[in-house]
Amino acid sequence: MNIPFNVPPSVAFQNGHFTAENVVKKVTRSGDLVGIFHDHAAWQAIPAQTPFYEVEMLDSPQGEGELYVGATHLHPGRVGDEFYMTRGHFHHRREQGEVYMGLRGQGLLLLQNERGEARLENVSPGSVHIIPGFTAHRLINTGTDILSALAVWPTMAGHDYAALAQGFALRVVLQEGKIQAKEVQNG
Ligand code: PAN
Ligand code: ZN
Repeated sequence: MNIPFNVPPSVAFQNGHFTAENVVKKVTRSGDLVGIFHDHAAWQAIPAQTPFYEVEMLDSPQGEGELYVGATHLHPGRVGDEFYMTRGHFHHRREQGEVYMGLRGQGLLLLQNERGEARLENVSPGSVHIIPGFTAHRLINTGTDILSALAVWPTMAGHDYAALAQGFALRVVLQEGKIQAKEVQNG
């Protein structure tokens, strides 16, 4: 009997794009990111249709124990002095964790627990990030290239954006020519 060697999907290390039959893509634009950046006037000056990030996802079966695989491609840039970033979220099922891996570009992963304590990890090609359960997460592009990161998470995890309506406790800005993390007052 000839047992076939099946060809799985693949991700290109250079740019994080998938080669697969069923790739779903979602673009998040400036206009979708209401209230995310601290300089409201600078955000309003950017056309609402400007793409900030794209997420590519493999088509996954749904259910307990199943996993999504996705890649986020976050454009470089700043809104005022603040670097482009993803909206950021807790998982709806708080106990569900996630793994990120840097593929392209340079940036930061902002992590924040339910007590509001925040920390940052450097993201670069090959970096591996274990996002524990009960931890909100956001990517920040501090470089000049697109920041691409692979992510694997349970399909049942879901996204809870509303829990972060008050924002994260840290903002990452370019001030005096330096990348700096600032604590948010009344965050
Ligand atoms: C990622 C994120 C992706 C976009 O796939 O969903 O980076 O960020 P926002 O969902 O915060 O807009 C992930 O963490 N999934 O769980
Ligand atoms: Zn997530």
